Amino acid sequence: MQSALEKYKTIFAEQLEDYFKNNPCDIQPIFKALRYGIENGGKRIRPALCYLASEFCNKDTEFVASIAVGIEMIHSYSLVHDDLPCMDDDSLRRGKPTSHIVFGEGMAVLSGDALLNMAFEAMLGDKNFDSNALQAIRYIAKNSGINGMIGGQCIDLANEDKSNYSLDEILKLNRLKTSCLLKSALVGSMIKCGGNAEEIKDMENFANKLGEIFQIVDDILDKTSTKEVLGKEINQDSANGKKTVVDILGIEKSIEYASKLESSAIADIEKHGKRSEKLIALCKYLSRRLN
Ligand code: GRG
Repeated sequence: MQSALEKYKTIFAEQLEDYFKNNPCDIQPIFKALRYGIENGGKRIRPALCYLASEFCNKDTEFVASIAVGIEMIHSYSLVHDDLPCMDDDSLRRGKPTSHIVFGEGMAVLSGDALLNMAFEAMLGDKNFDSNALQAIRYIAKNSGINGMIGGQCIDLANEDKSNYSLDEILKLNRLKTSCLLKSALVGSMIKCGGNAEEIKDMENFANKLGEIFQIVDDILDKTSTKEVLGKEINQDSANGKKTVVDILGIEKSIEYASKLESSAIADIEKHGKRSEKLIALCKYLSRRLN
C-alpha cells in the first residue's frame, strides 16, 4: 500500500500543479498563503481515497482529478483554520510553521476561505461536468458543512471541559469531524463515477468506519508518538483540555475498538471481491499507520 500511496501522491501533485497553472492569481500574499496551506506536505490520503473509488468503478485517476483537488483544498483549509489561535492554536503542521505563523492571522483566515471557494470552483469546473458531478459536489458540500465536518468542529470547540463528554458524544464528534471528509472523498468520487445505490451504501458504511479508525489512531499517536515523526506538536488534546476516545477507553481498549471497526469496515466492502482489495489494504494500512 505504501508504494501505491506514493504513486497517488505523485499523481495528485501533478493534478494540483496543473490546476494552479491554469488558474493563476496575481494578488499577493494571498495566493502564496493559499498555496502554502496546501503544498506544505501532507500524506494526501483523501486524494488517494478518490483514486481508489474511481478504480473501484473502473475509471481512471484523471476522471476524479477535480474532486481530488477540491477535497484536498477543503481538508487543507480546515487545517489552516484549525491551527489558528482562536481554535487549536498550533504553530507546527506537516513539519512546518503553521500558516498564521508565516503569514499572520488575517491572511491565514483569508487563505483558508480562499481554499474553500477554490475547492468548489475546481469541482464545478470539471471538464466532464454532468449531473453525476453535480450530485457529487452537493454530497461533498453537505458532508463538509454544518451536518458534517464543520458540525464536528463545532462540537470539538465546545469540548473544553474534559469531564463533559460521554463516549457516544466523542464518537459522534469523530464521525462528523473526520469520517465525513473521508466519506466525501470515497463516496463523492463514486457518485461522480456513476456508482450504483448498493455500492454507494456499502462505501458509505466503509468510509464512516475508516474515518473513526483514522481519528482513533490520530488520538493514540498524539499520546505515543513524537513531534519529529508527526510533524506537529504532541499531547495537543490534553493541552487544549479535550477529551478523546483514548482518554475514556485507554490505549489498549482503543486499539481493540479500532480493530473491531476494521473487521466491520472490511465486511462492508469485501463482497465486491477483487474490486475491494485495495480499499481493504488501505484500511489495514491506516489502522497501523505511524504518522
Ligand atoms: C476548521 C472547519 C474547520 C474544521 C476543522 C479537520 C479539522 C476540522 C480539524 C483538524 C484537526 C483534526 C484532528 C482533524 C481530524 C482529521 C485529521 C486527523 C486530520 C489530519 O489529517 P491527515 O493526518 O493530515 O491526513 P495531512 O497533514 O497528512 O494531510
